Amino acid sequence: MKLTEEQIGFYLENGYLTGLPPVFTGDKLTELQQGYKRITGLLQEDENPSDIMQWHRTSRWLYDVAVEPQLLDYVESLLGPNFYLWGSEFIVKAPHSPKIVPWHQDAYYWPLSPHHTVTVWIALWDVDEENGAMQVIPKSHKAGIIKHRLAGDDSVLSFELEQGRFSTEDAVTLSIPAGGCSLHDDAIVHGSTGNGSDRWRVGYILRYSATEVRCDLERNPAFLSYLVRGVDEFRHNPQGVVPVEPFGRPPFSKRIRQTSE
Ligand SMILES: O=C(O)CCC(=O)C(=O)O
Repeated sequence: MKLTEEQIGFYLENGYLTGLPPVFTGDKLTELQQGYKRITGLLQEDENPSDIMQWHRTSRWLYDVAVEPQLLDYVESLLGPNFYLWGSEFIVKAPHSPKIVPWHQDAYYWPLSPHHTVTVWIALWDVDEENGAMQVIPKSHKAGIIKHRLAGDDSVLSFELEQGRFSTEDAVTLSIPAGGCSLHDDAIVHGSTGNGSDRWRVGYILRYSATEVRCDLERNPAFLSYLVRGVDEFRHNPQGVVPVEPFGRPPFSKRIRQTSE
């Protein structure tokens, strides 16, 4: 099911879309939740699932989640027929975790041009204001990329936007039921607070770019694209190989992100 003209219009105007019917329900949702427990059970005690990137490269199961046809239909509605998957990560907050995701723009971190990337944020369990759901500043994607500064120790990310560059009063909280997802533009200002609840907060986050988007490999030599719809007439980026092992985990890597500087 593609997005409607109205949903596409909302996304283009506001930089995000929520309120979609859950994609993973029934047995598929149970599989998603159990699979998460199984794959994160492979980690050592000092490894944090949020610090590991690109699970789709080594786990066939997580690759298959990323190519779920309904998700790709949503992305196709926004990027057009030809696009690739390049990023996946979990952002996890344990019950009562003070960890925040500071206000930021994804495109500030990524050496990708032009800006034509959509993120799909999948909730493995219900997320809402209480357990630190993502918040967005509607329409902020239209203001261009703003300089970031170093973030504090309680932050999941390295850089944050300076306050005063946008109004947090405009923030919208993206509450998503388990198995549902939201979509956001790579330039929208977004972030999230700590988890004030007794519940876990787990998002599986996927990044897709239109095939015309090129990664600056000098700044991110490990970049790999996985064509998931259409054809890649541009061949700007190295291509990854779809993994075979269902629950292979990526090598441990502390969260290090590229900046635009
Ligand atoms: O999970 C969050 O709170 C933030 C996620 C995020 O920054 C992103 O998906 O780009």
